[in-house]
Amino acid sequence: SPTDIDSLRQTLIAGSIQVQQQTISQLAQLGDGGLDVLMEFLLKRRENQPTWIDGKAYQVLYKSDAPQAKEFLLSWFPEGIVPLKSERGINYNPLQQLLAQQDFQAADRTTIEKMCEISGPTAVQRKWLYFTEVENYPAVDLQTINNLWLVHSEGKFGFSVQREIWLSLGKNWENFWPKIGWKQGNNWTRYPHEFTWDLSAPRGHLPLSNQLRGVRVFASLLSHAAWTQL
Ligand code: UYC
Repeated sequence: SPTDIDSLRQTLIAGSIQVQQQTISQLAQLGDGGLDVLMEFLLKRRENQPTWIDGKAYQVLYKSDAPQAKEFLLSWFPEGIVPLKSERGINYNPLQQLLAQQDFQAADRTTIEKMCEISGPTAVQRKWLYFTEVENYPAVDLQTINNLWLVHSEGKFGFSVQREIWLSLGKNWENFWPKIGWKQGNNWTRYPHEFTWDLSAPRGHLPLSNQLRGVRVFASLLSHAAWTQL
C-alpha cells in the first residue's frame, strides 16, 4: 500500500546500511511504487561518491523489465553509477555491465583484459602483465576498476579490499592466500572452477591475479599510489 511504500522510503534514507540493504530488497518486490522510490533515492545521491548501497539500488533497476526503470537508467545513468574515468581513453563500460549483472567470472576476465589495455598493445597480445607496467598505471584507471568492483559486490571485492587484508597481515603472502581463498593448505585454488564466483566468497577473493608468474605483479598492484590517494 502507499503507506508501506512511504515508510520504506523513510527507512531507506535513514536506516543503517544493513537496514538499507533489506529495504532495497523489499522495495524490489513492490512493483512500480517500489521502483519509483529506488529511482528517487539514486537521483538524490548522485552527486556523492557511490557506495555499494547505491550499487544495490541500481542493480534492482538494471534487472527490472519495467519500461520506466529502463528509461530512467538510460537518461540518468547510461554508463552506470561509477564514473568511468580513464587517463588512457579506455572504455570501462563492458566491465560495468558485467558487474551490474553480477557476472563476476566474466567481469574478472574483462578486468585482466582492461589491465592489459592500460599496459598497451603488446600486453593485449601477450595477455598478461609485467610488474613494471603496473607500477606506471594511472591511479585514476585503477580507482575506476576498483570502484566498479566495490560498488557491485557489497564492498566485498576489489584491489583496495585485498590491500587492506594484505596490510593487516603484515604483507605475509602465506597468511594472505588462505584468507582470500586462493590456497587451502598446500594446494592452490585451481582456475577457474575452484574459485567462488558469487558473494558467498571470502572478502577479497576477487578479482584474481594469476600467480603463475610470481607475486611481483600483485605486489605492485597492492602497493600502487592509487590506494593512498582514495
Ligand atoms: N590462478 O592458481 N593458471 C589463470 C589464479 C597459479 C595456471 C588465470 C589465481 C598457480 C595456468 C587466472 C590462483 C598455478 C593457467 C588465474 C591460481 C597456476 C592459469 C587466467 C591462486 C599452478 C593458464 C587469466 C593463487 C600451480 C595458462 C590469466 C596461463 C590461468 C588466477 C596455473 C585469473 C588467483 C601457481 C597453467 N590463473 N596459476 O592471467 O599462462 O592467464 O595463463 O597461480
